[in-house]
Amino acid sequence: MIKACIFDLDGVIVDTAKYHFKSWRRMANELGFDFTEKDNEQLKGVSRMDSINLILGWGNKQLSEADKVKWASQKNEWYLEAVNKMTPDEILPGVLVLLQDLRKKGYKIALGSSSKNAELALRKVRIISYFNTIIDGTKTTRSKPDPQVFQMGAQRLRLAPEECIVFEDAVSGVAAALAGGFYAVGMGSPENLGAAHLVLSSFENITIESIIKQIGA
Ligand code: B16
Ligand code: MG
Repeated sequence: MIKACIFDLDGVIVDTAKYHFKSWRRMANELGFDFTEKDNEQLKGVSRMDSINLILGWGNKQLSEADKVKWASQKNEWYLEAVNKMTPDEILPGVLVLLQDLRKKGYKIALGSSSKNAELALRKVRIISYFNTIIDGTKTTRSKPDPQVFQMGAQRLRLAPEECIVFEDAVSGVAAALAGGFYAVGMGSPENLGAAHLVLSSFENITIESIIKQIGA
């Protein structure tokens, strides 16, 4: 029986991917190369330091570990400038109605994000109070596709993986949910997220009852 929903942040609750992309691209440009929005898909759900390693690889750029840390924190400063300006109208369509409905019906709600800035973003869009527990990049040691972030969420809620639905927009995130034995709902297109139990294009006009029915839980 489903008792909880675990939400990824970026690409599921808010579209912070565009701010990550802009900030990483600014870094790449300052280092003398560029990358595309299509390349950026590979960064979704991937931790900050894993992301910089991928990006530097695309630009054939080698940096010392100390310089990588310096550029990653510079990128984070640019990213934070954008996050600090976020407002509740940036919550993705249908999310607020679903959170309110889950609350009303007694389902537990958790966040399972790779981001170290997840709490700030939730506070900026004013929905932090809906979450029973928040697991983010400040608490995990292993990046998606490792299931750790979702396992920690389920543990905090004292639930088994098969009692939780994970909502994810990243290929690595869907893989993490499945590896942990969770139900996975991909948010986006079936082209990349086809491995999930169900793929939705958005939360608009969708109920928890219909999700549960469609995943066969
Ligand atoms: P930060 P999610 C992920 O968030 C993003 O998708 C990914 O692009 C980012 O690199 C990662 O968080 C780390 O973010 O630099 O803020 O710690 O999708 O897992 O909510
Ligand atoms: Mg995401």
